[in-house]
Amino acid sequence: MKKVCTRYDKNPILTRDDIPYPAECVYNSGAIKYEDKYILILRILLLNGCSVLGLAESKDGYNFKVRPEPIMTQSDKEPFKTFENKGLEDPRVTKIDDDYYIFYSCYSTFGFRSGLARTGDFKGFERIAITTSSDYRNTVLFPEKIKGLYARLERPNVYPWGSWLSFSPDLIYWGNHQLLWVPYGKNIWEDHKVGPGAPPIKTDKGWLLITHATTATMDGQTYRLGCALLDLKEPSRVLGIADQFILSPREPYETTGYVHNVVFTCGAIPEDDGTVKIYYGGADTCMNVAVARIDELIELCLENKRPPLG
Ligand code: BMA
Repeated sequence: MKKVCTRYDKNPILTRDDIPYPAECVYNSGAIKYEDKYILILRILLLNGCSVLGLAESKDGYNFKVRPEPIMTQSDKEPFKTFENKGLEDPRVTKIDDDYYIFYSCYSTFGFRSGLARTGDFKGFERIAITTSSDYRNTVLFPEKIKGLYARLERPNVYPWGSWLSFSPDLIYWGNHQLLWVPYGKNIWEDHKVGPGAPPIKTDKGWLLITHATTATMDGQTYRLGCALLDLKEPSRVLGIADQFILSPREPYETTGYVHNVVFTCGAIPEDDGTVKIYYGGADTCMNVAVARIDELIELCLENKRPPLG
């Protein structure tokens, strides 16, 4: 067992007090570099209990300034209107060529579906489609096509609570769904749900994933972060899933809040020095960052791995 993540000592990096409009929580944010800036696509819980998407920018990846207005709120156009009537949640952003794609959870009376939006400049945001039926969420897009097709991972909100891979020619129609990994009985920290967290990061050893996993305790679900490595050319080949977690709720901003004992990521940014900044929500209340070395995460995936399908 190894400690690989170092929390930023000034966490949280964003709280409700940083939001320029009335908000209760800011958490589970997508992350990407754009031009010379770090961008967070924020999940912001408003005072009506519904989430909208906001945006924050930073020069150094730690000090963020939030835009005065949300960038995406509940749509008034169908089919989005019906399926976003309880809000937009957990955005994940991926760059492909010159476009930035945001998968987000559309939350409604009818459950969760995966919505997709696009931007070229982080000023205008265009909805493309709702790409799943119910009850899908935790959708991450690979940053390049694989064998000519777009590829994504997701963790539907139903049994077997595992991670699925699928492909698309146009980002709208998805097929060839394959189940890659499921919760595994031996590992108590991941015995209930396992899924993608941040979009895959390309490394020379494979696609590195920062994942989420939960365990059902007598006090509700505890959410932790783990990591996994998939083959670059055949991402359905799981090269390794780390047997241990890399981040677990421990600090007060992770153990206490809107939902206690939660660390949850929707975005991680690799740096030229071999580190990765993992942005994560704490207790569904605030935004934080931790740093890990990419080679250490890969090592964890390849040594001491656990079987993907139990
Ligand atoms: C998951 C998602 C996340 C949330 C987590 C803990 O199912 O809803 O947005 O952070 O639960 O509440």
